[in-house]
Amino acid sequence: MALLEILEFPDPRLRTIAKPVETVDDSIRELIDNMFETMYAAPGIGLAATQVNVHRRIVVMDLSEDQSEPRVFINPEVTVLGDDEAPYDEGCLSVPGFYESVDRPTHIRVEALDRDGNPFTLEPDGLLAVCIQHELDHLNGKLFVDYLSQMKRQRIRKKLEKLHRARA
Ligand code: QAP
Ligand code: CO
Repeated sequence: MALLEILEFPDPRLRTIAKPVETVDDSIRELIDNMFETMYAAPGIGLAATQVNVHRRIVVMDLSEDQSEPRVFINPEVTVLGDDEAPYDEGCLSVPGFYESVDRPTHIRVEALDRDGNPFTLEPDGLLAVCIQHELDHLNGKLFVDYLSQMKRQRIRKKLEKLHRARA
């Protein structure tokens, strides 16, 4: 297994639209294992392949406290099931140190493939529904900061750019 480098906002590579996975083979499963290792090490609860600069439609997630509920979504499709929306304080491994409230639909259906390539359907609620929408956004080149005011987004960008300069 291997730890992968996580791209950080405002890296333009985070704006890449990921391509569908055509065949769920061992190379995809190896990438998934490395994504889990990277997410658990961070630690985080969700990671999209886009964030590790692999532009394929793959998401890993684990909302448990003890790494006991790993979830994989390959080629995920989300359908919004009603008009209800709710706010949640979101964070992101690609926007480290910042949490802001984002409104999203509360009732959704998710269709995806699992790590064996078998299709499944889920009607998640709560944090799982929030997290899936956040991760699907990554596969479409979108970040949670895109939902904030331009002023807030600019503040976050400047602070992260300063951090990146200090690191270099
Ligand atoms: C996405 O985010 C998410 O700022 C997953 O310094 C988060 O795993 C969806 C993390 C909340 C919905 C709600 C963030 C780690 C992890 C940070 C994460 C940080 C270190 C974020
Ligand atoms: Co994120």
